[in-house]
Amino acid sequence: MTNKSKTSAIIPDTPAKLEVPSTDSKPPVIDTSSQTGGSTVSIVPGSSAPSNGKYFAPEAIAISKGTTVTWTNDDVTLHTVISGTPEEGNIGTEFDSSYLAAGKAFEHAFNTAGTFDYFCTLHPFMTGKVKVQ
Ligand SMILES: [Cu+2]
Repeated sequence: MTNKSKTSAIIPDTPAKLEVPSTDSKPPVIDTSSQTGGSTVSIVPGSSAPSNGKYFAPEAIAISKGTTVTWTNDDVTLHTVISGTPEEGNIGTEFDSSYLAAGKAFEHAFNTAGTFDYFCTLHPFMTGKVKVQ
């Protein structure tokens, strides 16, 4: 005669420790308004026509020394970005993009303070200015 007594072990149900992230840590804020990494100028669509009224946007920019400016040709035709003015004899002394096809970009790092005029040799009415502080 066997009298089996069932003994069930009582195992306390211990819940796994939950790692609760501290609530005082804020999510990273991505500041897209900051231009410390560089600055961009758009060659606007239709800028090969004087009637467009708008060519380089923004036409004048102020940056700090060491900033790289990127010009992007958002138009459908060739343009150039060349330092100087057609009136002065200083054309291309600071930078010269050469022919910039549609969709292409040109970069130049400004390491000297001053005001740099520039224009497009194909459409001399297209003028812009970079002020380096
Ligand atoms: Cu042009």
